[in-house]
Amino acid sequence: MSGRVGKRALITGITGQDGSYLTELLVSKGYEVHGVLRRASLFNTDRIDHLYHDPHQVRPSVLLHYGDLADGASLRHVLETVQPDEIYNLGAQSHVRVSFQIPEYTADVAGLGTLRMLEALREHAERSGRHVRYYQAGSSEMFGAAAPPQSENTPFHPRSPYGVSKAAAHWYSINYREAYGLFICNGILFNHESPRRGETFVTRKVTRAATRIKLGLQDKLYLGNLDARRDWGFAGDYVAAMWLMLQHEVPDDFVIATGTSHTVREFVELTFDQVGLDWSKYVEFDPRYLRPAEVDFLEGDASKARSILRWEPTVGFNELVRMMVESDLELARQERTLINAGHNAPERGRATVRQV
Ligand code: NAP
Ligand code: G4F
Repeated sequence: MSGRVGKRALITGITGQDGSYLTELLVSKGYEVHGVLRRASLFNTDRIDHLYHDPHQVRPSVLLHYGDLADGASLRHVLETVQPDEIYNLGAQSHVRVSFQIPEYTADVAGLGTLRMLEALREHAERSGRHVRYYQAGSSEMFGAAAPPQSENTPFHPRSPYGVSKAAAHWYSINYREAYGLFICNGILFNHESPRRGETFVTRKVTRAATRIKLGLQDKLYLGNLDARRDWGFAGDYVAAMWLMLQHEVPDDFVIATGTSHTVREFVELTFDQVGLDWSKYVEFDPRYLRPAEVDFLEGDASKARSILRWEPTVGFNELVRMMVESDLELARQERTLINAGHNAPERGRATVRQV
């Protein structure tokens, strides 16, 4: 490891939405950031390419290590190599609908994967005597059918294999904190979005579609349940909360949410309004996007984080939608320019048309 004086962080899920914002935040604070990268046949580092420098050319602040939450040996090896001050366990199969299709894999990565990471941490802490702080990426999906507003005191009633796996990860984390005295925090984060959100989550699916329809690249948008309510915040605000939890004197668990909620239909209406279209002419129902069990209403009470961590969201619902629409309009314009110049639509455009 380099002789850098700042802290060193290890992030699983560094290539995901939150991993990219958290990496930006930590680099801006002088951290050396190490990420666990899972092997893929195509490059999967788009979201962090702007932060990554060729290690042959400059002294890098972001370094990547192959590993997988399904492979405990790789996690132990990365931990021993990096010797981090802080670990952020963000890696997961994070799509709720998909977790009904691949439940065992979801449990293996989101549930057991957390246990593997915690075991690696326990062994490392015992062997080295080092004090490492650990953040676990928990989810409001754990509340599931519990009535809003949901807080740290609300009992879990998960409604998907993903939610159950995250609840297991949450309790594994508490168990390791109590049993071994490790500094472990559970964040219970409500939905958070951004221009970097995966294109199969509903918000990004909607902003991509509305902007592509506006530019004549797509005709229709197929959606499932428009009545579900979510408490949507901005991912950049939420990674700041992760960091604040690990700077607190004692390890604890915190709900992170805006405290306001909207239906999927309201998100759709506002998005289409922003591009000057009437959503009802373009949006159609497709039952394939329904879930075997739905989470109807999530709205968080983050008063504990507000008072203890002094955390506040800075981006409201309208601003979030505007930010995502602006970014996706630019993508659609680029796609349109390529098509006008006689090129095929780029691969990611075609993936959106498939509407996964
Ligand atoms: P995301 O964009 O789907 O990113 C997930 C990350 O996990 C990606 O880097 C992915 O790698 C990695 N990953 C998947 N399987 C893995 C495996 N087997 N081993 C190692 N890494 C693996 O998710 P996100 O929105 O950034 O969310 C970050 C975390 O917070 C997740 O645990 C999610 O469940 C949780 N969470 C998210 C929200 C939200 O609203 N965004 C709310 C509450 C909790 P690839 O890039 O290679 O796929
Ligand atoms: O955007 P979603 O897929 O997010 P969901 O299921 O709330 O999960 C996200 O937030 C969780 C936090 O609560 C995270 F833990 C999890 O990792 C993920 O980031 O769906 C939101 C709502 C659902 O009620 C869904 O039924 O939108 C509804 N919906 C309606 N039509 C759709 C669609 N969702 C998707 N993905 N695609 C649709 O066509």
